[in-house]
Parts: sequence; structure tokens; C-alpha cells
Amino acid sequence: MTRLVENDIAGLERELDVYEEELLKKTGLNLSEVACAGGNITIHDLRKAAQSYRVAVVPITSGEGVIGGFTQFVASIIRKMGFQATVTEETDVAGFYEGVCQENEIIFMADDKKFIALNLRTKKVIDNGYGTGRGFGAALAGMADGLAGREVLVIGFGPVGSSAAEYLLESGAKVAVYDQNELRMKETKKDMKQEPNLKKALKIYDFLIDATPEGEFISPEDLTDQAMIAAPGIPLGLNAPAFEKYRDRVIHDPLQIGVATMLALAVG
Ligand code: 2YG
Repeated sequence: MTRLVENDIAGLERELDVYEEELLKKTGLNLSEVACAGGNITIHDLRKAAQSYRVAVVPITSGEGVIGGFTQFVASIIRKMGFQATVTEETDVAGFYEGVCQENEIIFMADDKKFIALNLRTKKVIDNGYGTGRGFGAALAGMADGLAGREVLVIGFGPVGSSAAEYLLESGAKVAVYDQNELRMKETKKDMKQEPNLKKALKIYDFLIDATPEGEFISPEDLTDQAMIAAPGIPLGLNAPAFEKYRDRVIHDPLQIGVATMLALAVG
């Protein structure tokens, strides 16, 4: 799991509207709609939840400590979905206490190992990796105008890749998986195809999920002309010329889709 740095999220809060316009252009869906698709809830249910839940985001100082702008950006993504969200004054346990006492029933918090959304009313706890995988699966489906019956290659079968693959199977897609780690490949489900050779596979599949922490390992000549890529992996797996060529069919962000889908799953 890649740990974000301040620079990965600097300035993104004020660009959230532009980000959402681009998402809408590429997928036909806004952030809440992608989140609802990935979270298996209706927009109506999300709107209702926004009237009944308030959200607190708690800064956590353990491990490598607070990432500048992280909790503020998380809160702004949640507000973009129509919810009231605040970053607590206090950090850690004191912050959690403050958030609960202010009657927030959804708590977002992240240390260096786990980033979670906790629903205090239903006791549901959602992991970022799970939400991110499902959200990017839903975004790819939006870009492709549905993936039922289509072949999708998932690169990287960690928490994000495996949940993306789960979402794609639920959507009726034919899922193939590549992971450089043989043990991970063994974890693929029986109805998933294993692709042992990445370069060969990239030449076959038009629909890709890049769920690896590797950067710049994909060049333009590796991809099909029709390729569409949803890339939750940080840093981006496409190198600069590949991103330039395919940018209108690439979805990549450090937090937006993952946080939005965590919220939809947490209130679902
Ligand atoms: O409260 C804070 O500011 C810090 N304790 C947050 C630490 C977050 C560490 N985790 C990550 O940076 C990522 N795993 C977050 C998810 C990225 C998903 N693309």
C-alpha cells in the first residue's frame, strides 16, 4: 500500500469541481454515482443517508504521523457528496472522542496500516482498499458503458485489485488477473483467468485495472488502440507518453473515488 505524501494531494481540494467534470466526461457518472455503483446503493439512499448521518474525520499522529491536507481533503470529498463532514480539532483517541461526542455517526481515520470508515450506528467498518477497488471497477464500467460479457485484465491482486475483480465479476465481466507475485496469483478465484505474461496480456485486453504500486511500467506500444484504463494504483503505471496518448480514457486519483465509495459502502 502506497503511503501518500503532502504533494500527492496538494491543491486537489479546490480542483474537486474540475475533477468531477472530467470524471463525468469520461464515465458519464459524477462522483456520487460512481460511489453508489461501487457501493451497491441507490443515489436516493445516498441522499437519504446524507440527511441522517454526520461525518467526522480524525487526524492520526501514529507511525509517520499526519499527512498535510489529508483529513481536510477527505472531508471535502465527503462534503462533495452532500454530507456534513468535519475534521476534529483533536487527534487520535481524543479526536475520536470529540467526533463521537459531536454526534457524528460515521468516522473516517487512517494510520500507516489501515484507512477506515466506521459506521457507529450499524457497526459496519469499511477498508479503503476494498472501497477503492470497487469504485474504480465501477468507474471503468461507466467508461465502457457496461462491462457485462467483456474481458477485463486486473494488474495487481492485492486488496485493491482483488476487490476490483470481485466487483467486475458481480458486473458480469470476464476477469483475468496478472500479479508478479506467484503467491498472490494463487489467491485468484476459480472463475478468474490467470495471465502469466503481462506484456502479452496488455496486447489482448482493451479494459484494464492498474492496481499496482509500480510506476511507469506501461508504454504506449504495450496497449491496444481501444484501451481504457482505471488506475487506482499510486504512482500511475502508465509512463508519460502512454498517459499523454490515452489520457481521455484513463481514470486515476489518489483519494476521490476510494473515499466516496467507502462512504457509500458505510451507509449502505
Ligand atoms: O491522519 C493522517 O493525516 C495520517 N495518519 C494519514 C495516513 C494515511 C496513510 N495511508 C495512505 O497514505 C494511503 N494508503 C491512503 C489511501 C490511498 C489510496 N489511493
